[in-house]
Order: sequence, then structure tokens, then C-alpha cells
Amino acid sequence: MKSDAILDPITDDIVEFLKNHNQYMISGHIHADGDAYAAMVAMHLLVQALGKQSVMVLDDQQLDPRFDFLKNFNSIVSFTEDLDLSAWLENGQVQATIILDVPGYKRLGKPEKLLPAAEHVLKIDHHPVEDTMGGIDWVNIQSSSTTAMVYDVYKKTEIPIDLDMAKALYTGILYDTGRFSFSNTRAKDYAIASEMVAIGVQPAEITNRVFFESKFGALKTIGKGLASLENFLNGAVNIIYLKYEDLVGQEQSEIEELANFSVAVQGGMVGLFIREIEPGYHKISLRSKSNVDVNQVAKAFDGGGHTRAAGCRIAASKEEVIQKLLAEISKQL
Ligand SMILES: [Mn+2]
Repeated sequence: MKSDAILDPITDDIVEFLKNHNQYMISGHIHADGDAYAAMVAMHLLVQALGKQSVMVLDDQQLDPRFDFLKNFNSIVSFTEDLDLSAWLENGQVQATIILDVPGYKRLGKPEKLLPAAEHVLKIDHHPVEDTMGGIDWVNIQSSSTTAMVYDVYKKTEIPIDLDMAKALYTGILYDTGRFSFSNTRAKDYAIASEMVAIGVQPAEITNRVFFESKFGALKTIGKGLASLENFLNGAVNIIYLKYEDLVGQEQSEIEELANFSVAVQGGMVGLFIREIEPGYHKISLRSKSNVDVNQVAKAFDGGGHTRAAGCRIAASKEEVIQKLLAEISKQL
């Protein structure tokens, strides 16, 4: 278990920020995941409970439907150049922005164009910092999830947590801790989960929605991925590879569990799930259960993430991609 010492506790200026603005845009990272969605929804509900206007905007043109049980999920807006926010914000005016689970501008994507002056931007995140983005950047890399930090905002503002809020807070933590199993899981995460269950969250219902409602075809694709498993560097690195033809029509989010399988091999230290998302263009999910910092590996290819889970994209052939990644991992072995 990790120490619960909070390096960067929540400060009063976050409450001030929420008091001082009335019209918020809330955003998260490109290819939003369960933590980004849940943190956004939880913050959106909090801001509304404070009597403010709020709209959620993402760069993503498609949302992951697994999370549509979250309140207001379907009102998340996909960025377009001529986006008119007047249906949500008076005069369509973004007075302030809360950026969640985003380490830097590259990961925020096009919603950057809607940002107000930096003093009206609040960033809350648990990734290693890539860019300072706001008047307030609250970053705690010890936090399991951004959603767990949003929980602290609830407590600080003393907004009572209703069932919809509780579902969002539970979901983000559940997702980013890998169902309370990753090394980032803290006593605090169980405590928050316990509080949310007491409010009425049904753990089985949310776990099933997020992790065990796979489409038949997606599970067949996962089977293909498992069959491709190969080991390298004397078993230190295990790789799952899916080629473009295997992925046509396949929703990426439905097969991401393969990343966790890649590091589940006995004796393995690093797992890679490599998928050819366009011919000659690969998306790589990296996982570590050793001292290898896969965030560093991903960064060498313009990607990023956390010490034990990261991602990047490389344009090259299968053989070249594997060779490049193994060379980078070898530097740390
Ligand atoms: Mn996260």
C-alpha cells in the first residue's frame, strides 16, 4: 500500500476560483478514458450544484458509449471549428475552463482554441506535468486518478454528493486503479469508494458496464491478440500485436484489456500491446510491473502517461516499431 501523504493537497484558491466564475467549459484529454469522462461529469455536476453554467467539450469526435450511464454524458460536445456554446453558456461565452486529467496542450487538443486567459484556467491532474496551463495548476502525481482529486473539491466546497455524482466519482477511481488493483491504489481510494457505495452506488452494476459488457466480436479480437503473444529480451518484454486487417470495424476501447494481458505473463517486466490502427501506423499501449518507467519509453516517441502505464504512436513497419521500442526499453533494463 502506498503512503497517503498528500504532496500537493487541495488549496483554498480552487474554491475561490469556483466562486469567482459563472460560465465554465470543462475538458479532458484526447481519446478520453474512464477517469477523464468521470472527472468531467463529476466536475460538471459540482459546478451546476454551485448554480453555475457548464459545458463539457472534448477533442474526440466519438465518445466511448460504455460510459453513457454517467449523468449528462450524452451532452458532452465534440469540438468543431464553428462551435456555438450558446445553448449552454450565456452568449456562448467561456469565462473559465477546468481542464481535467490533461498533462499538457498536446493532450488537450483543439479545445485549446476555446481557452480564456490563463488566470481563468484551472487544471487538475495526476500525470507528470507537461505544460503549466492555468492560473491554478493543481497536480498530484500520487493521486490514483483525477477523479479522486475532484472528490477533494467536493469536500472542500461542501457540496453534498448525490447518487449521480457518486456514480461518477466511483467510476473514475474504479477505472484508473484497474478495479482497485494497480499500484496507484491508496487507502483513500477505498475510503472514497466505501462512501460512494453507502450513497447507493452498485459496484457490480458499474464494473459490469465498464469492464464486462464486451461485444462478441471484440472478445474474438481479444482472442486473436492473445494468440499473437510473443516474448523478447529473454521474456522481460511480452508483446501482443494486432494488424490493421484484424482491427477494421473494431472499437479500440473495447480491446484495451489486451494491454493488461501483455504484462500479465509470468516473468515479464514490461508488456506492449501494439495495434496497427492505419496501415503502417501503430498505436502502442505500454505496461510495466517492474522498475522500467514506461512513461520515459513513451516520451521517446512523443507519447506519455504514467510510470507503469503509458501510450505512444509510431509510424513504421511492425518490425521497426518493435525494434525501436525494445531499444528504448533496453536502456532501462
Ligand atoms: Mn487519469
